[in-house]
Amino acid sequence: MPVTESASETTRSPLVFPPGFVWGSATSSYQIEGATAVDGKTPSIWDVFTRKEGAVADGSNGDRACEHVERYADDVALMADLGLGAYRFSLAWSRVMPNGGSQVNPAGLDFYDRLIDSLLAEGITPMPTLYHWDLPQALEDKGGWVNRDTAAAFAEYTEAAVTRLGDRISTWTTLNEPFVSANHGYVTGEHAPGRTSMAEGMAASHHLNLAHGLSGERIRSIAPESRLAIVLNFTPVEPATDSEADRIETHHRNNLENRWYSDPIGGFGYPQDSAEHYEWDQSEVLEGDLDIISAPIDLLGINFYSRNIVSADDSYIAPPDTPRNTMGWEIHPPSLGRLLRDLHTRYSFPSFMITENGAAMPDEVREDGRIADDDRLDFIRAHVEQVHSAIEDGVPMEGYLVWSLFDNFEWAWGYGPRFGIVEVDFETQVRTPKKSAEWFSAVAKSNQVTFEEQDHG
Ligand code: IFM
Repeated sequence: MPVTESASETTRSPLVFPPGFVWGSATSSYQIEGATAVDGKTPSIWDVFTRKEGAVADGSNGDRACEHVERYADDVALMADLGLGAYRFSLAWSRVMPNGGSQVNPAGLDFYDRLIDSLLAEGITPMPTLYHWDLPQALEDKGGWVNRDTAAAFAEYTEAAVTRLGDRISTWTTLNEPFVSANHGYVTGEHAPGRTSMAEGMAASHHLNLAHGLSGERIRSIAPESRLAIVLNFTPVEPATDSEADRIETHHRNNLENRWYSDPIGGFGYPQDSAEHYEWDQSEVLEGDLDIISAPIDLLGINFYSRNIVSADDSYIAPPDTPRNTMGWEIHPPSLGRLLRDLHTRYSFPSFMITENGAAMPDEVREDGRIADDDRLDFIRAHVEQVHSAIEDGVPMEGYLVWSLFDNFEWAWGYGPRFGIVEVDFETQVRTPKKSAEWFSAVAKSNQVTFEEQDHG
C-alpha cells in the first residue's frame, strides 16, 4: 500500500552520524564584532567601503553589528546552551596588526585570547580563520591583493596570531572564500575595495593563493601540532542547455568559481585553458609559487549555498517555482551531495568539513515568542542529509557548521538578509534562538537527525 509523503517522513529512521562528528556554527569578524575603532584597531577595507554612497543596500555598516567584542561571554554561554561543539570565527587583521604593518597590537589580540579561553572553558573548539575579507585599509592603499607584498604581510600577521594564540588552537584556517575576495572585491566591485578589473582580479587571486601558502608555512613552523585548513566556497554549475556554447561557458565558470583555489592547492596548478580564456598572462606567478601553494593541507572547509545554471548569453531564466531563499539563491540540496563526492574523487585532501551552509529566510512567522523558521530548519536538514549520505559513500566528512550563529551584517546587502539560527534585535542586541536553533541544538546534542512530525510542531 502506498504511504503518503507525511507518513513516510514520520516513519523514517534517524540518521546517526559517526562518533565525534562536529556540530557547530560560523561567523566572521566584520559581520558581528562591532568595536571597529577601539583598542588600537585601524580601519579595514570594509570600514571604508561601507561609507561609499550606494555601496551597501541599506546604507549600514559594521560599526555595531552584533557587538560581539562586548558580548562575547554571553554569546559563548548561548553556544554552550545550544550544545555546539565548535565555533568558527575570524580575526580582524587590523585589530591584530594595525595598518597591516609589522607592529603587533597586544590589545587587539587580547580579545581573541579571551574569546578562545571562554570557548575552551565550555568545551567548544575554537576554529579561527585568519582572513574573512577585512583587509587593513592601509594595505589596500598600497595595492591590496593586487600587490604581491600583501601575501608577505599576511604571513607576518599569521605569525603574530599563531605565536600568541596557537597553544590553544587545533586547526588554523588561512583564508575564507578567496574567490569572493578576488572576484567581488576586484572584478565586479560589489564588495570592498570595490575595484572593477579582470586583470586585477586575476592578480589578486594568485596573491591570495600565495598568502595561503606563506601563511601555512608559518603555521607549520610555529604550531606544528595544529592542523592547516583553508575554506573555499563552491557553487556547482550546470549548463542551461546542451549547446556547445553553454557547455564551454559552464566549463570556464566552473574553473574560475570552483577550481581556481582548490586546483593549485591540490597540486593541479591553475586551469590553463581558462587562464587563457580570461586573458590572464600569469605574469604574477613566479618560480616556486605553486610549490608553496600546494603544500599539503589537513582539512578543506567547504562553504555551500546553491548551484548556478549557466548559459553563454545569460539568457537562462529559472522556472518561477524554483525554490529560493531571500537572497534569490536556488535551494538545491542534491548539489551538495554531488559536490562532496566530486571533491573527494578529484583531490587527495584528507578531511572535509562543511564550514558554512545556511539560508536567509523571511523570518516572518512568530510562535511562542520566537521565530518559527520551518523553512530554514528544512533547508539545514536537507543539506545535513546530503552530508550523511556522502559519509555513507566514504567521503571523510568531519563536521557541519551552520551559517550563521547570528543574524548579522550581510556585506553589500546590509542587515536585510537574515541568516542566523539566532535572531538578533539590532536595536536592543537581544538574542533569541529561532526554532531552527532549537532543532539544531537537538541534533548537536544527540549526533543524529530525526524525522519526527514534531520537528515542525
Ligand atoms: O555572509 C557570507 C559569509 O561571509 C561568507 N559566505 C557566504 C555568507 C552568506 O552570503
